Amino acid sequence: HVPWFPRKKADLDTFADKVLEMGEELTSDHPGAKDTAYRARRAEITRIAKTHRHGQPIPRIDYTKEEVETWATVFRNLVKLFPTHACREHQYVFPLLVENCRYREDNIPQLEDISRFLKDCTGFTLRPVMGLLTSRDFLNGLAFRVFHSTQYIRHHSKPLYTPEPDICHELLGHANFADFSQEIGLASLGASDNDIEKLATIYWFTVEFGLCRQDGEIRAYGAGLLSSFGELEYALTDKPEKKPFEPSKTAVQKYIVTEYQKLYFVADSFKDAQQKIRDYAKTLTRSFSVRYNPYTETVEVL
Ligand code: H2B
Ligand code: FE
Repeated sequence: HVPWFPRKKADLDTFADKVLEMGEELTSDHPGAKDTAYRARRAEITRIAKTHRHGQPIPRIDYTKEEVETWATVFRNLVKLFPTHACREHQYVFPLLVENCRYREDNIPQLEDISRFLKDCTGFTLRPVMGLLTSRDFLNGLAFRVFHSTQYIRHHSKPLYTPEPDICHELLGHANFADFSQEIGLASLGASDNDIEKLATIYWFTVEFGLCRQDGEIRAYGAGLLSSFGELEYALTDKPEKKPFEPSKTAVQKYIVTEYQKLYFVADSFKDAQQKIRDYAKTLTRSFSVRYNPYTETVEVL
């Protein structure tokens, strides 16, 4: 039995209102749970994701003064750390986003602008999403070079903390959309639940929380780190444990999602992480193979 999977980009429309949690309802420990104005605003913004269809431009949001202030706090703190804590790949793309997508302390960039810019230089596009998708759906999107991105911002009472992805995490953390994310995505199409869990774990320890060596130092390339002022600083200290990135071992490592990580995996370089993920994806076997056709934006099943 092969689980259903999308064959063309428009098939991703079926994920529009399939969110795990945090879409419209917030759990009781969420910083914005008791703020009715915040919840109403979230509902307004997530409605865009719910009704968005493939091929349409992503509606722009007129962010409020309070929202821009939250973004400014996150932005200001992170850019201070990037020169000493971020890997060079991130340092290369960040100025391009500043230049082309209006990344500024006093402006929250628009998904549509970033999506167009990425499409031109990497073929990736963004798609608005209401909240957390299942690992399977989220990874399946990557097969089409589609990155699902939230559009709302975290609660203003805790600008340096968010229990879920928000626009600061997506835009400041996930700036380096590497080719290997598509390879993880292609490996996830029709994969067994067991393999999805392994791919999601690799994704977690690389795309979200990956560290790499660079000129004798350790630097961050994972988005969960590059979008969290506190954890970015902490990750590069001696406090957490660090192990070499070894996909077959990393894939079965348990992790926690609610606190700073106790363990990070360090690759020899960003490129090395990329190559190892590629090689690992090839070791997962399915009863069929897939190939992405970039001209038709479809997946061919062989
Ligand atoms: N959903 C959304 N909306 N954004 C993510 O970054 C995300 C997700 N990450 N679902 C996924 C899960 C990731 O943690 C892995 C693949 O499970
Ligand atoms: Fe993320």
